[in-house]
Order: sequence, then structure tokens, then C-alpha cells
Amino acid sequence: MATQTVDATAEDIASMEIRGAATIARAAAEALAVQAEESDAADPEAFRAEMRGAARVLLDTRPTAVSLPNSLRFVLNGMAGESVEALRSSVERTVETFVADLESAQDRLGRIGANRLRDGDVIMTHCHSTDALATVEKAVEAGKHVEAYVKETRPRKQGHITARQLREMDVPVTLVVDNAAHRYLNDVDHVVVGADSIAADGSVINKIGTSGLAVSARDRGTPIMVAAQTLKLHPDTLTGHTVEIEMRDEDEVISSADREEIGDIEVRNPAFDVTPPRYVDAIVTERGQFPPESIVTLMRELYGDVDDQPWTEPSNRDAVSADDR
Ligand code: RUB
Repeated sequence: MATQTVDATAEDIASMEIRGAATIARAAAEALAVQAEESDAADPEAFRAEMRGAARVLLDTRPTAVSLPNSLRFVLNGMAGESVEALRSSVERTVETFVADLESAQDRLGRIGANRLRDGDVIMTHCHSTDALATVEKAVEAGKHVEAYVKETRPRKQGHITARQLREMDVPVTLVVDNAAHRYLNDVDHVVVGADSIAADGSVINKIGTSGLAVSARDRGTPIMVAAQTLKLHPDTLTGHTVEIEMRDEDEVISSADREEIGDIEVRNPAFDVTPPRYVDAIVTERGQFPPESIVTLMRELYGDVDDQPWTEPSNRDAVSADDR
């Protein structure tokens, strides 16, 4: 298990040292285990308050990937016991369960997604998604030959990570700039992407550029598979909330020297976008593959009774739910 403190983990998530929805969720859960281990809380209430505070620090890092609140909720709701010692070990056990579930979910969805890929298929990827790569890995393990066009993914170039990991699987890779995607989609059998959040209507929230790629793929008749374990289902969207799209620093897009030379301009750097369900062929989860419009059924089954924010202090809870109404 990782041994990073909550503050170090929060800093790494905010700076994207730790990134990608599943990896963020795992790191956050593991940081809570470290907090529990190192806590010198005098009594159970102080311990619980400390854990809630730690969860809020992690929650404040990045707003879009629902895997982060889902993981914090799982750990905080798993806290049980009448003594600090009992609470501490319940957190450690819950985090172990969370990490094991996450790994087995990725393994299972990988095998399901791999069934969609045939021997000789060419895929196109966007950004870097461990869930998406799990489908390729399982296809390769099953003896299928798969090749990949990898989109660079400006501004952070997560495509380089994808390219490296695909090469480690011996998958032939062609790296293209984002603007070349449409040009090469004729040669592609599947677009395979991950998700940071999935909304109740089946919309997929993923790295900026996913929606443009999906529209292009639909135009070319290329199917789009979204590989997303159920940790990516966004329970708040069941009650009409929308998913916040993170806006990141302008420096990721343009250097201050270039900007000065150009003159007075606005710069926008949204990290994610929303792909409507009509552009998505299948959402592949560890529970099977779903047409996007039917994902709400699974969301209700898994998260239907989730309306709690266990990181909120009990004294603020009434105010929060009143605000919510
Ligand atoms: C990462 C990204 C990934 C999803 C899914 O964005 O959009 O496609 O998080 O990843 P960023 P995974 O680099 O800004 O975090 O399948 O690994 O959860």
C-alpha cells in the first residue's frame, strides 16, 4: 500500500503527478489509510472528525472524476467501532477491500471489453485510461493482434503514457496529433476511451477532446467503446446535478512569453468534456456492457440510496441538505 500522507497525496492529485480517475481513487483511499494509521486522536469522535477533514482535503483537489468522492464515501462509510483502535482497523480493512475491488473490477471489465475486439483490429485511443488499456491488455493476452492509433492529447500529452504502455504490451503504435484523428478514423475499427464520470442519462465525461473524437467516429461509422468501472458512475446525477468540468491553468496551453508576444487574448483550458450518449456504442463495466441509455438502471442499483456526504461535519449536514433542496 502507498505510504503518502493526505497532504502529499492531495498535492500530487492537484498537480497531476497522480492522475486518471481510477488511480486518483486508489491514492485517495490509501491516503486515508495512512491518516488512520498515523492518527493520535484521543477519542473516537476526534478520530472520525480527523478522517472527515482528511477526506475534505482530498475532495478539494479536482472536481470532475467521481471516482474520488465515491472512494472517500466507501472508506468513510466503512468506518465502524467504539474505540480509536477499532475505527483505525476498520479504515485499514475497508481500504484493502476498496483496492482489491478496484483491481478485480478492472480485470473483469478488461475481459468483457476484450470480447469486443477481434484479432487484427485497429483501435484509436484518447488520453490515458487504465480501464481502456485493460481491454487491450486482455485482448492481447487472449492472443489477438491489436494495433493502435494513439492521440497525443493536448495540452498534457497523456497519449505518451498510453503509447508507452501499449508498447510494453507489444502493441504496434502510431502516435498522431489530436487534429489528425479524423484523417485516420477510416483505418480504425474501434475508438476505446475511459471516463472520469458517467451521468444518469449515459453522457460520458472524459478528457477534453473525447466528444469531438466521438462525433468524428460516428461520422466515419467507427464504434466507440467507453471502458469505465462502476466507480465512475456519478450518483449525484440521479437527482439532477450536473458534473463540474475542471478548468485548469492557462499555462498548460501557452507560455507567458508566447502569450505576451501575441497580445491581449483570453485563454481557456477545460480539462474534460461531455459526450452525449447518442455517440457512444457501449459502456463496458465490470458488471457487463451497457448501451449508455440503460446505465441509469445499474446506477440506481449500485448508488440509488446514496445521498450522503460523509465528509461533511454533522453540525453542517442539515444546512447542506437544505441548500441541496
Ligand atoms: C484522465 C482521463 C481518463 C479517465 C479514465 O484525465 O480523462 O480517460 O480518468 O482513466 P487526467 P482511468 O489525465 O486529467 O486525470 O481509466 O485510468 O480511470
